[in-house]
Amino acid sequence: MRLANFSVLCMSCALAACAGNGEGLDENGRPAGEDTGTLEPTFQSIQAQVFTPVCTGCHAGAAAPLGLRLEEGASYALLVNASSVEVPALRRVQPGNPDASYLIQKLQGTAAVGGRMPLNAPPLPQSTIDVIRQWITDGAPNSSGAASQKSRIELARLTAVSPMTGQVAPVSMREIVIASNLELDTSLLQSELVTLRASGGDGEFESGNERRMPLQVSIRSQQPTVLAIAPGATPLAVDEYELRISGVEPVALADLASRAIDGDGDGTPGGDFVLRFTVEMTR
Ligand code: HEC
Ligand SMILES: [Ca+2]
Repeated sequence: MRLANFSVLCMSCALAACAGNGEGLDENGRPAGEDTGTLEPTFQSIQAQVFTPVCTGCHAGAAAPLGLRLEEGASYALLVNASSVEVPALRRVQPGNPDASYLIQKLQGTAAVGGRMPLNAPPLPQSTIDVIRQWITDGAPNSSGAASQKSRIELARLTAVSPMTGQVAPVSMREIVIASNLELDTSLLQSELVTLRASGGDGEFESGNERRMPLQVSIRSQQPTVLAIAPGATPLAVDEYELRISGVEPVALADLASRAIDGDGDGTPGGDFVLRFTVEMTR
């Protein structure tokens, strides 16, 4: 009895020492020594143990390569059902189909364009890639959402994932990505609900010379809702732009409980969501 206990204790001693001394990535592809638990095929787990520690050194903020931000709060909206920039025919994550998902091709080193990810670093272990594949096979759900529970207490708020507020976007910008914290009633989406205007060159949006741009809104994912808004005319002219999503009747975007979005973030339902950004020629 005593002997058996002793040997078990000793085993865990040895394992702990090993993890603490390791360099680089451990067997789950995360920095060794950061004890954050076992990698599971859920979005939350993959975010915490792969994207945040391994990828955000490059894939974060306005300078993220190919606009792919992998920080918490941005990554899901820019991965699931989003087209790859390098191979536009493929989605970065195609729910249910890991082989067709460009993310997996980039991690396995089989992508047609560019390098294997993480760039200039050891590849992720196959066991880690397999867990990410499993999450995609399972339909790539957003486990951090828990949208139905939240909606009883929280109001719907919107976040500009790409471009971010005040960001400078290139004339080649393909889409504006807006994420909600809840599932929204997307049956309400119609042409007066989402508007995109160019300032007319003066950076002012009430001077009468604004131009309204054609656009196409698609629902990229639900639970919580992510909207991808493609300008109808590309490349965009160099100018200041304003995207507006109405939270005010008669055409207000609302959650599944028919409460208008808290577009202006003042803590009460209602108010327009407004995103301003600059489009410039960039090299
Ligand atoms: C050292 C910087 C760096 C790191 C770290 C890095 N990437 Fe990248 N990533 C890039 C660059 C640069 C490109 C574009 C050039 C290329 O593909 O080689 C890119 C391209 C991509 C693309 C293609 C996007 C598209 O739309 O076509 C994906 C997917 C991607 N990275 C995922 C990841 C993931 C997941 C990680 C973490 C496991 C990661 N990257 C880590 C720099 C990095
Ligand atoms: Ca103007």
